[in-house]
Amino acid sequence: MDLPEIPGLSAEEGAGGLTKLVVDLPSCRGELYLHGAQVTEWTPAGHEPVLWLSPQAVFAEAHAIRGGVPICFPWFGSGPDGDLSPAHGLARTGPWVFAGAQRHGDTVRITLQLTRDGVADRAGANHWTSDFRATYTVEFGSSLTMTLDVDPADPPTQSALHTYLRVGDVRQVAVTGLDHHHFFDQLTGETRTHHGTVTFTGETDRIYHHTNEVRLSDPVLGRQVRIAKSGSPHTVVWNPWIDKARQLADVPDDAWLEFVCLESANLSQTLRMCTSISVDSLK
Ligand code: TA6
Repeated sequence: MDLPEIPGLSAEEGAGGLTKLVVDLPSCRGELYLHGAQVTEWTPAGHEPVLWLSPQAVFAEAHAIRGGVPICFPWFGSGPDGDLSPAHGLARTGPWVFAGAQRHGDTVRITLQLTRDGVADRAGANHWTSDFRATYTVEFGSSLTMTLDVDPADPPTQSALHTYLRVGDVRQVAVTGLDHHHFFDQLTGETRTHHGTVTFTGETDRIYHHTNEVRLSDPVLGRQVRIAKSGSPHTVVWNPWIDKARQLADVPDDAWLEFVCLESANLSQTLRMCTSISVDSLK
């Protein structure tokens, strides 16, 4: 692919023969696959990798890569009425097109685009007949900022940046920022109010009505991960725990211990959603 000459940015053949863009800067190292426009690595200088990527991830056109930051679009899950497939829409298995890159100091910004024509042959595309254009901008640096812009669409679109955060031991982490927020429990179908921090003692799958920052404290890795966002009225919290992990072919049986998904989502309709991840050492 034609890539502008930018120090610290290269295009390589990645897993499964898929093209990946590699960012190697003093501030961080990162990887972004054109397939699904999926960030698969972000490692800021002085820290261990922040994103979890399954060692059993399948890198192939028809598959979503398990881990990193999958893009759920133009629907989330099975859609607002529960009748759409594949799960989480067409974007994360779509052929995104490189639309530009720039370097600003110790940050590289990459832009990719996807239109409905690009996924017209994909299973499930017949579920979504209206045109769409999605523009995704990823800024790799001492923080990781991902912005998804979508053209107005009818019917309204849903979207989520389904971030897999790497943790030392999910049983020891705590998520703050969701106190007093209502959430829909996807496991029970109930809507409840959360009080206090979020800790993990079993399968957890919740959609919080929440627009602010969340923080993940990880005593094992000795760090706090901050996730700020805009244009996102929902935060999804997910860990499969033991049984669900066993059911996922691209997740090792014991990997439930290693990640938490904290997802910036919009399950209503916003046209621009942004999330920014940064890390502070607790040591
Ligand atoms: O974001 C949480 C969730 O919707 C869970 O219900 C679980 O299905 C997870 O996404 C993973 O979905 P996937 O289709 O990637 O296996």
